[in-house]
Amino acid sequence: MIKILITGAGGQLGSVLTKELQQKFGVQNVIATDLLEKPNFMGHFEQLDATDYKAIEKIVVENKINQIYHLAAILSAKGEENPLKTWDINMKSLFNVLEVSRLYGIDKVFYPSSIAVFGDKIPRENTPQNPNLTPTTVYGISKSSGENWGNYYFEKYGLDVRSLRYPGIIGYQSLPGGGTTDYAVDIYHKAVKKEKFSCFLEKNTVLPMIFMNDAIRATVALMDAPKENISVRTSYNLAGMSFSPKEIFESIKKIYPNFRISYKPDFRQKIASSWPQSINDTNAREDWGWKPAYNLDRMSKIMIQKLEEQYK
Ligand code: AKB
Repeated sequence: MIKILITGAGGQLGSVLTKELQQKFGVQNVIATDLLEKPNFMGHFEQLDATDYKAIEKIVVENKINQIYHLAAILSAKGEENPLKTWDINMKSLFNVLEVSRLYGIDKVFYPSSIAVFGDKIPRENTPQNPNLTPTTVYGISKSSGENWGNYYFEKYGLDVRSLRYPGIIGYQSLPGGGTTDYAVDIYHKAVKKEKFSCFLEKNTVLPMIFMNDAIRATVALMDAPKENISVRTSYNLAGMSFSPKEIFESIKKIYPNFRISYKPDFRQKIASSWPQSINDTNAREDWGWKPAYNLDRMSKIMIQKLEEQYK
C-alpha cells in the first residue's frame, strides 16, 4: 500500500498536488504537512518543520510512509532577503528527507527543482538539459545543489529520487509566495477584480511558465513512470509555454478589453533576466511521454472563468 508524506503541502503547488494524490491513492494514505496549521484541511494534516529531522522521522515511522514529496522551500525572490537562512532551510530540509528516506527504505522521493538553476551563461532560448549551471539566486543555487544530492543518493544508495525543473506555475486554486514568476498569477486576480495591474517585470521579459493542470499531470507522469525509463537523475527540464507580461496582458484583454497595466520593474527584474526564455524538454518527452496541453489563451480562459466563480 502506498503511504505518502508531503512537505510544504500548504504552498502553491502543494495544496493542489495534495488533492490530486488524495484522489489517486485515498485521502487516508496522504499525510499533508506544512510549517503553518491548515485549519479547514480535508484529510490528514500535521504541522511540521521540515528542518527538524526527528519530527520528520516520527511522521514517517508512525504512518509507515513509503513515498515522500518534498515541496517545502523558500523561493527565488523571498530567498534573496536572507540568503544564508534560505540556504539553511532549503538544504537542511532536503538532507532530512534524503536521510530519512535512506534509513527507512522509502520507495520514491519527489523533489521539485526550478528554471532558477540556470544562470545567465546559457542559451536562453530552447535551454538544453545539461548546460553549465550558474544560478544567480540562493534559491537557484540550493535547487541545483539539491538536484545533485538527489542524483548522489540514487547513485550511492539506490534511492529512487525523481525531479522536475518547474517553470513558473500558474493556477487559480492557490496563491504563490515569494517567487519571481508570481506576477503571472496576480495579474489574473487583478483583472477579475477589475483593478489595474502594476507589473514588477518589464513588458518584454519572456519567461517559461506552465498551467497548474499541466504541472500536476507532469508530476504524476514522472512519478508513475517505470524506473528504467528515468534517464535523468538530477532533474528533468519541463516546458509548458513561454510569454512576456505584455503577452499575458494582451491575452487577458481579449476577455476584459478595459483591463489596464503599468510596468514598475523592481529587484525581481534582474532575477528574471538571468533565467531562460524557453526550455528544451526532449528528455521528458522521450522518457515518460511529456506533452503540455495548455497554451496562453486556453489558460487565460480557464483562469478567468474559475476566478470569476471564486470572487462571486
Ligand atoms: C520562482 O519564481 O521562484 C518559482 C520558480 C520558477 O521556481 N516560481
